[in-house]
Amino acid sequence: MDSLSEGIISQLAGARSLVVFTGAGMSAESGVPTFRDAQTGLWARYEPSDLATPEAFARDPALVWQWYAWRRELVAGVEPNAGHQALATWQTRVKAFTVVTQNVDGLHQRAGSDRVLELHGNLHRIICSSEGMEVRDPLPPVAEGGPPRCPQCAAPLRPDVVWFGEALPERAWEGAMQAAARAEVLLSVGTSGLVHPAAGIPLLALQHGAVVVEINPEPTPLSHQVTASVRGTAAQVLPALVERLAPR
Ligand code: BV8
Repeated sequence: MDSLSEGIISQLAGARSLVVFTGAGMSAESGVPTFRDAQTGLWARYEPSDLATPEAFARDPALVWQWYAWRRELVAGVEPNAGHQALATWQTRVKAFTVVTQNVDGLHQRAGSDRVLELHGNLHRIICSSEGMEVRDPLPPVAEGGPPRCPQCAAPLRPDVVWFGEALPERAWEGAMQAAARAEVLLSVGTSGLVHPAAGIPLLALQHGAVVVEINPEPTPLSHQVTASVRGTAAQVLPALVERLAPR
């Protein structure tokens, strides 16, 4: 964090509108594998981008349903990390504080962040693949290992996430663009910045004159474009930053 100049620190401290844009690296220290990490166990032989598509679901609904069931179970067994908690604390001190996340694990909300825009949905929400409405627990029984069927129209149920080739949810996307355009400061945390159009959010803030700070143990395509790039992890840098910015 010492790569942040005093000037940037004071701009962070004085920001009245702040956006934190997060990717899978935000949840890595909670024990949720990132997309770049090799998948573990049974799923090691699959590429996420081969499973997170409407074509994969049409071809093998049971496989895709079970992959998301495995991920739901994995996320249910982990806790938000110190990075998620630091953002929940920070939001109490900033007038307009928005988390824009690509993650579908719901860990920001579990940590207490209450303005979270989920650009790629949430794997805990289950919807009808035909009508799109949410189907709450208890879900109907799973027929022969495949996804349960919609109680209204009998179409297969699916997770309420955005697959490759699908449009982002309009309200979340519009809200994210608006927040980024108005942000005085944007933090980009734990994202490789490879998936579009989400990856455009930090650049939009930059184009509108925001201070953009990246937090990532590795360089990314964004690193040379941002105001400052901090080589570190979410659970280490964010708590230290919130502590540093705490009102004296
Ligand atoms: C769409 C939900 C059109 C599902 C996900 C323009 C240019 C190029 C390509 C495209 C383009 N426009 C569209 C495309 C195609 C495609 C795309 O971007 N492809 C890529 C692969 C090239 N985009 C789409 O298909 C999008 N849809 O554009 O539709 C349209 C319009 C109208 C009407 C119809 C259609 C939809 C994309 C959404 C896909 N769904 N997730 C699920 O989760 O199962 S994407 C998923 O992968 C994540 O949500 C996330 O977005 C992405 C993974 O990226 P990251 O989060 O960055 O994670 P990653 O593992 O890559 O990196 C982790 C980072 O963390 C690393 O940098 C690492 O160093 C760092 N790290 C590790 N540990 C830590 C850490 N950082 C901090 N602390 C640590 N401890």
